[in-house]
Amino acid sequence: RLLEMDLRAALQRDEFEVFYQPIRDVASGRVVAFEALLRWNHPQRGLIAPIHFIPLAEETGLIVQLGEFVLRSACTDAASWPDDVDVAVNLSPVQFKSPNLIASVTEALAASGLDARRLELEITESVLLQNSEATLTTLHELRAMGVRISLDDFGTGYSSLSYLRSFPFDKIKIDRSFVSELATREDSMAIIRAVTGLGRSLGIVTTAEGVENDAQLELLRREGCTQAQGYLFSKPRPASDVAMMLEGPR
Ligand code: G
Ligand code: G
Ligand code: MN
Ligand code: NA
Repeated sequence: RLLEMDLRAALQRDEFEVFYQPIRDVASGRVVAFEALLRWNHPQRGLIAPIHFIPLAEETGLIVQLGEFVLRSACTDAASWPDDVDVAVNLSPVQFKSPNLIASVTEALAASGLDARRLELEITESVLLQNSEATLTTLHELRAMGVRISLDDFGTGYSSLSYLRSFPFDKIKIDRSFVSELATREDSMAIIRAVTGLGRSLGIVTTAEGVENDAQLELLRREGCTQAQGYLFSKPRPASDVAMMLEGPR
């Protein structure tokens, strides 16, 4: 069982590492971005996935420090990539509400020299649940810096279409549950079609998550989905594998 002190010790011992998963443009096959995904290199337990420690980090507030580590690592790593390759960073709702957020992003960009337009921040619908003035102000401040904002896990949670009206998102990430059932469920196909159509009409990029096979990719291409991400291309891998993951469009 993980405890707050384990997380604190791990931060101090530098046991966290950012992995990257490529995101490809569906039409050209080119890698256009990588999503930063946090891992914990535990000395005894090995690699621990975020579902096992993010909730505790959120409860204890340590997510703010952890999130700053991810932002700094992601911006520093991305600064060494080709400049037409972006980086996407997940923001916890707790981190989003922290008064440090704008300063953390500003600092990560300044320290790395990364162009703000190459940074995408992924937020989930839960951030928008209260739809408070403060949330919208933060989103607009980030946007004014040049940072782009993605709506992650779209279609899960409360998924109100009014979220798309409350803020001009740059990207919608279609949750992988819809992609996994694409070939077997008519309704998943219909939902993907509706969301890609919505993206087209609103001028918002759509990214399908969890793409695992060529049949799914082909269906997404046919629906005009902009980008795809998933094990078909690569699992999340260490920063040292990015050059390899950038190789040739498939
Ligand atoms: O890496 P994996 O595919 O196991 O990620 C599982 C979940 O953990 C996803 O919902 C993802 O958004 C979340 N996650 C991964 N890395 C981070 C991170 O750096 N910050 C936050 N807040 N969530 C993350
Ligand atoms: O919630 P979020 O979209 O931020 O997190 C992405 C999560 O999805 C990570 O846990 C990542 O490891 C996982 N993932 C990425 N690609 C695939 C895939 O093709 N199949 C499955 N099952 N999971 C994936
Ligand atoms: Mn994400
Ligand atoms: Na997601």
